[in-house]
Amino acid sequence: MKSPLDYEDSAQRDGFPLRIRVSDGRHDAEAAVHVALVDRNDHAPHIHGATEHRIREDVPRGTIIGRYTTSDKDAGDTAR
Ligand SMILES: [Ca+2]
Ligand SMILES: [Ca+2]
Repeated sequence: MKSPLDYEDSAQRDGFPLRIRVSDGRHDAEAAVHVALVDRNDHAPHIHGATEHRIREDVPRGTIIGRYTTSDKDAGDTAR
C-alpha cells in the first residue's frame, strides 16, 4: 500500500482486491478477498456564508440575519 487509506479518495472508495497466501511448508493455499473501506468521521464540517452582518439595534427579535450552508468531506451520518 503506497498511500494512507482514505475513504474520501475516489480511487479508494470502492475498496481494493487483496490476495492472501498461506503455507504450512508443504501445502499452500490462496484466497482472493475484497477489502472495502468504511467511512470514518475524520473531517470537520465547514460553514459557508457571510462573516459579518450589519443589523439595526431595533431589529425585531427572531429576525433572520443570514443564511449559512455547511459541507463535510465525510459521507452519510458523519457528514453533519
Ligand atoms: Ca465529518
Ligand atoms: Ca471520512
